[in-house]
Amino acid sequence: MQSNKTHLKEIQRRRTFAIISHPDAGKTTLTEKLLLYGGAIHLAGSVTSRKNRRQATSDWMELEKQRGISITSTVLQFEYAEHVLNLLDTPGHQDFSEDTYRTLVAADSAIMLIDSAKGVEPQTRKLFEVCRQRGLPIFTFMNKLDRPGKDPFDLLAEIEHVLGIHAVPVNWPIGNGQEFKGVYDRLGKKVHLFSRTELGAKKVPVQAADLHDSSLKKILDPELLRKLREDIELLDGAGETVNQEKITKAEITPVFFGSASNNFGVELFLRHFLPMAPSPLPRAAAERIIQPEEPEFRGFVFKIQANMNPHHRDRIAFVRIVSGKFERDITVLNPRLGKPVRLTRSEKIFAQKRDIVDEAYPGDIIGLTNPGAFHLGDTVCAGEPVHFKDIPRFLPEHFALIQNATAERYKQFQKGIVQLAEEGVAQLLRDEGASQTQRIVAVVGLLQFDVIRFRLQSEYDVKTSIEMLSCKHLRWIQAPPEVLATAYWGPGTRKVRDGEGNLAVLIKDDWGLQYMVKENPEIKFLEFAPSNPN
Ligand SMILES: Nc1nc2c(ncn2[C@@H]2O[C@H](COP(=O)(O)OP(=O)(O)OP(=O)(O)O)[C@@H](O)[C@H]2O)c(=O)[nH]1
Ligand SMILES: [Mg+2]
Repeated sequence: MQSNKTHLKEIQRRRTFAIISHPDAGKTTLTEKLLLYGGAIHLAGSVTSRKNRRQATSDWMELEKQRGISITSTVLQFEYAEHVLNLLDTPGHQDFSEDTYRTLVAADSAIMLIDSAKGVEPQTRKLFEVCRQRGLPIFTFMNKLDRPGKDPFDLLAEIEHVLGIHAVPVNWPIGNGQEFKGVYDRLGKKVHLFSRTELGAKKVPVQAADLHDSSLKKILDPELLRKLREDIELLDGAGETVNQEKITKAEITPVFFGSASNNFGVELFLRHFLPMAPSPLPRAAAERIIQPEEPEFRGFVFKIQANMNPHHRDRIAFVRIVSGKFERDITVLNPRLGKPVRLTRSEKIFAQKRDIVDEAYPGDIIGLTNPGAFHLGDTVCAGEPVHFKDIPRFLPEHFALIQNATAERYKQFQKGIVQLAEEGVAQLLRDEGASQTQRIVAVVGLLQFDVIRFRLQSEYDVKTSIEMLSCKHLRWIQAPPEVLATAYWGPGTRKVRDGEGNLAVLIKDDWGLQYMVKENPEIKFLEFAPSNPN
């Protein structure tokens, strides 16, 4: 066993964080630029890539590339300035937010992006609330300063009013839109002036100067300079200081201004973020709190993804390490199965690329490819068994019949739909009386239907047709057989079975649900499957 000192050092140099916001604020673009400055890539790609431009690393899925939006969260590990960063780029669209919420469980802090022209948008507000409930420190990056946007003081006030957290600027913008010249770093007390490079694919040259340096007069418009000095005086005078304890307790959010697509303010952000963000934090298991410094390896599965790489058509279980040290070939327990599993195929993840991982530490996210051995929410542990029970689950709200369109692809259809359901983006149900070629698919967000059908076609070569069902609620049913035999099911309901054979019912509307509950006092109507009572 390695010395405690080395273990501690490895923990302390890690940062595991998620990037969150309303769609289109620039999360994937910022991710790409953080990779560029972290040296993980040498030429940054773009979300809306045209013919001869690189695609953004973290939008690797075919549908993401086609639509220029993120659909699933992406894990990227890279090093910068002696730190190991585990970055989680999440999708902003609410129809994919299940995945975002689960991913947040793996993070120790969050970077909240705000489009400076739009301010705090609805989905950002929801995600902020989730972070706040989890007590995650939140860092704000005001993006798209290269476009005309709101006044920076107004943006700070909006954060305070809408989100209810005190916003403290770490850097301050110099102009905006065409006039955006750079930022003043309030901690380093330097003006950083940027030059625009073509398409932001490479690092940008930065010129630094003191606020009262006389050379600034030659570079900056006198009005802009006067305003900057006045603003800084105002902020300093108001005692706006960045207090580390308050950041850690999520009582304040440090605010950074910049433009991800132009690489303005990205490196400055990274440099300040690393010492301010927490290293891997303890996690609560059902039994007790697990500290990262504990020697036994433990972690939990927060995400499953199939077919990430066309050369490896397999499923990866993403594990966030909570304690101990991971070593290749380690044997762990999966307490859900009560069986030991040898982790022979474990990988370091960089978007869709992967490398064998020999060792990993708390905060790291590793991919396990043991087929079928892990479900979403599973714990993997050495030492005494514990159960991490944090992975949130959601009630599906939309239901559709998805049918295989070509009989000879039936097997692939079955396989595909089961594997996609394992990712947790949908639940599969079977109408007790219906044919084998039909599956009822239940999802939280409507857009998931498009994603599932597209992926069945592109990853399994299966064409499907879809028919929406007018149902609103799904409930699992528990009752003695004699009660079930005489139960009154009411109009517009459909009896179904889930993948494990549990009986459930699809109910048309709120009224129908109330009616069934009232008419059947001896039946338990459960929101989650009885065999999976996380
Ligand atoms: N003008 C300007 N555009 C930007 C900037 N950063 C990102 N964009 C553009 O904003 C659009 C959305 O960027 P993404 O990075 O895909 O946004 P996202 O937050 O990852 O979106 P979802 O993952 O779909 O929620 C793209 O067209 C980007 O090129 C910026 O600093 N300035
Ligand atoms: Mg994105």
